[in-house]
Amino acid sequence: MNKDQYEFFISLDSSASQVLDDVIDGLRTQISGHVHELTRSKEKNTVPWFPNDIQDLDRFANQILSYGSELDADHPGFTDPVYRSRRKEFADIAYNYRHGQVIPKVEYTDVEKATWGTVFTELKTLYPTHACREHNRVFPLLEKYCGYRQDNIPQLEDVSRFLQSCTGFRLRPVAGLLSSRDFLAGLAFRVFHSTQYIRHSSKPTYTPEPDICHELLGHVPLFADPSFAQFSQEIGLASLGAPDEYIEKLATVYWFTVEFGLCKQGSEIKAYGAGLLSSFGELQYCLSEKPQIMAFDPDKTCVQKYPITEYQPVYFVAESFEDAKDKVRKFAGTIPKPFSVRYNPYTQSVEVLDNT
Ligand code: HBI
Ligand code: FE
Repeated sequence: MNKDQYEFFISLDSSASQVLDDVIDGLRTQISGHVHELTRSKEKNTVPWFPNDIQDLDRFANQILSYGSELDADHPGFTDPVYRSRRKEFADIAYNYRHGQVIPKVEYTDVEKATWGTVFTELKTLYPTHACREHNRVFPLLEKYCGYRQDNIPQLEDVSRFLQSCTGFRLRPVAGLLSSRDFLAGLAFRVFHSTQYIRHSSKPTYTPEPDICHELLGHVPLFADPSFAQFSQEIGLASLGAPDEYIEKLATVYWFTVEFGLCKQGSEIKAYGAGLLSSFGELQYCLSEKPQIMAFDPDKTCVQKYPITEYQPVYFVAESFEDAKDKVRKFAGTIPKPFSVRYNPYTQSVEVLDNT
């Protein structure tokens, strides 16, 4: 922890939660730095709070786990002051963003565009043979309508509008890492929290965290596919109000599907996970003889251990997005909750049906 950062631990009776809000708001108005609420621990045996309405996602802006400009010592941009101040600009855009606003457009620098160009050009050579058909179907549309080009970094606002017209999914800029609970809750409303900054130029093929290359090349094409969009929303709906241990299980299911999933296509296996579609090295490795391949089954997939800094030793193959969605929906039924939820797309809110 940096010497000009402070962490406060506050313990008080849960009925005084409003008082805590006042204390935090007071700090925000009285000091010139950023005030982040890291966690607020819940009472035992109560259902954790969850957003009921798409606007409620605005609350997450204030509860990111680390601000996007606080880099670790081993981050490639750690000693680069220009990069760090740039990261602060992006974090501030996201921190101030509210639902319904236009996502601010960003003028990317020549250095940033060159990094994008390297990643874009390399990956594009692999997609025809390695990416699933859904990704290959959408990619030309992104080139046609959203400015996906080797010499241009697409704008989140343009991409978000495109996704809304395909599946109702939208992007929302995020200032840093969200908790699994908050991140998954966004999916319930067909909202994907997206970074807007790019990795450091010294290592174009490496990033220790999500960046705009990962979001736009890995995630976005799949969110334009109706079946995949529904599958993703199903994970999000399952997470709402789930106990902590189930959030961890759903985050693991997310990891082995949305991030590192493989799927059957005819007699072949292709990649649909964003972590694969945005990594030139792992996209080749995942379809080689080296890793272990297992059938996607949420009961088993949800407890599989995984490394986060190396290629995955194990991948799970889905029969199809429809089949994966049905399986996740069945799995969701086993999560202990005193209610069920249904998404109402007309009001963009969840209807909570009491089961007690
Ligand atoms: N937060 N901003 C952000 N971006 C992510 O991709 C992300 C996250 N929090 C958690 C997370 N991803 C996943 O690893 C799962 O825990 C859901
Ligand atoms: Fe991701």
